[in-house]
Amino acid sequence: MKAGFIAVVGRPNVGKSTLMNKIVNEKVAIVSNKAGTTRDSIKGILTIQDTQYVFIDTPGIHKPKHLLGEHMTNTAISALKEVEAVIMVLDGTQEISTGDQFVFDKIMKAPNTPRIAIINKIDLMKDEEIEEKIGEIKAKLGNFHKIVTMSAEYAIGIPKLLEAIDPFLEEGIMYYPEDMYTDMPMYRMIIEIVREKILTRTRDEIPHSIAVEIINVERRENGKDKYDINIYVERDSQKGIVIGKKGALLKAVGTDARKDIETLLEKKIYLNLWVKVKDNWRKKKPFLKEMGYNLDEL
Ligand SMILES: Nc1nc2c(ncn2[C@@H]2O[C@H](COP(=O)(O)OP(=O)(O)OP(=O)(O)O)[C@@H](O)[C@H]2O)c(=O)[nH]1
Ligand SMILES: [Mg+2]
Repeated sequence: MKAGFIAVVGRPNVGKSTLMNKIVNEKVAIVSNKAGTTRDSIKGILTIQDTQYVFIDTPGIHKPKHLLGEHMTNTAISALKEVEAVIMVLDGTQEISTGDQFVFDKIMKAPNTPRIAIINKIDLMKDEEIEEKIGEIKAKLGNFHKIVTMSAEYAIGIPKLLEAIDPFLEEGIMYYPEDMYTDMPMYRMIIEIVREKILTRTRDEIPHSIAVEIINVERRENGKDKYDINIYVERDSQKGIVIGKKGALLKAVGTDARKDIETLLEKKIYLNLWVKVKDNWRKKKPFLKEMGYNLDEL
């Protein structure tokens, strides 16, 4: 029996959540093409025979512009403490930037924790570009115990990655039951599903301006429970966009979200979505706390 915690960090949008979902083969974390999708750390657990990997997916580390961003970056940095290994995910199609160097510097605050670099999105790269990227990592960032090339999207390279982690796990331990794939509570998963569906259908500032809250669950005798969920935006103008022409966007979000929630709960539900304005909520501590974003992480 051996097990360990593995932090998954990197810049926004490099594919951290996609990677974790593909490894544990479950939809644990939401994914979108918008930077800043993940806002909290999320565990994804994989148990194969006598080995348990506990991955901690984290928000993309970036320069924060408001309290929520600060919470996100702090959350990611604090996940680096007390883990058996750190995985730094890089988007292979992009230049290594000061953003990546910033992430690497944070990792180096715990210099004794084993480090693995992942060059992700190799499905979009030529072989020679992959070779070049390996050299670029060594030159621009620094030393890793291993560099693994992968396509998280197409689940390419997962056995190689697990093999790279194995030597760092601790003997004699198992943290979670073997059939458990996350410790995220159900209500949180429901909130995240709604947020993902909005992220997918909106752009610019909207994805960042959304917060979601379950306000009421009504048990129904026919077994089809009713969920009332608030979607918060930051300005009046955003409310109109999220509702859409004749309510079309909100309706589509509702249909998408309901299907996923029904799959998760393994039963039919009624889903009512309401859009509310909370001026500049991302900068307001009490509201952030109410939404479950813990601001005292560091
Ligand atoms: N082509 C390709 N796209 C990928 C791959 N992995 C992830 N993506 C895409 O990259 C985008 C970002 O993926 P996420 O998994 O949400 O990225 P993240 O690093 O968790 O992003 P944040 O939570 O915002 O920090 C999505 O559109 C994914 O579909 C890959 O291997 N190949
Ligand atoms: Mg993510």
